[in-house]
Amino acid sequence: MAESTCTLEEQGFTRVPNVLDDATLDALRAQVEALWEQEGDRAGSEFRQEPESRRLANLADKGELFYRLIALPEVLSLVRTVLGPDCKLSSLNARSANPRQSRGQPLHADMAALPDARGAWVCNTVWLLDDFTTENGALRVVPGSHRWGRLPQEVLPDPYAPHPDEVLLTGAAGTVFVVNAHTWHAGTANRTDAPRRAIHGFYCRRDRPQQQYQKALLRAETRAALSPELLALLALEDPENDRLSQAVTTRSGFLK
Ligand SMILES: O=C(O)CCC(=O)C(=O)O
Repeated sequence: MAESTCTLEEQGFTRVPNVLDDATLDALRAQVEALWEQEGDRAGSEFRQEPESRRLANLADKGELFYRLIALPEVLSLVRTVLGPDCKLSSLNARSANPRQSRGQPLHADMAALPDARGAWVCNTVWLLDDFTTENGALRVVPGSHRWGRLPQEVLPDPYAPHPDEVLLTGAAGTVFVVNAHTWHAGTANRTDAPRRAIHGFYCRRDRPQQQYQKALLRAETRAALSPELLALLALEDPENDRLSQAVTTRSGFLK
């Protein structure tokens, strides 16, 4: 088994370096900044907004550069080792931890999800648009916690506090972290003067609802441009996904 797959299974996360080249990084940074400018106070509102961070949601509808990311074989094959072959995009968002944040996020599992009888059903990919350093709000994760069958808010006196077993995921811009999203994790506080930006490509198993129902969010013109592979990954022609989505409101692991 490749080392990355082994780490993902045992620890709940793995690192894929050098996925994005400099030209793609520059283009993605320019596009997210343009969207923050355009969307202003509404930015992120298709999902959730977060104090002291800028967020964007529904990126699959906001440019080819974004939706191309979700089908990249190098990353998608790792997502499939967590979720099995039959997975779909749950949401595609961006998050920028503001300079000089007063605190980081609480430890959480995405969608407050626990594995079910079939195993893991949520997996996140964090695409670094800036270097993640020890100072600027890198992601902390608690290795192995995807196997504990408990949510941090149920068992920790203070999910904001450092966990004795946590590790900090630092890395260069262009790296992607693939995280079994049942693993306890959180963005730490950005203590620098520059924003720390990342894109979150969040996936789920096909028998579970999407966090953001892509069919209701994507414009006809976006849909018309998609390849069969992307139509399938976004579950745009999937009656079971339509049925599952009726019952759901967008859920974060911790944002109200
Ligand atoms: O951008 C990050 O550091 C990850 C944030 C995260 O885990 C979340 O917003 O749910």
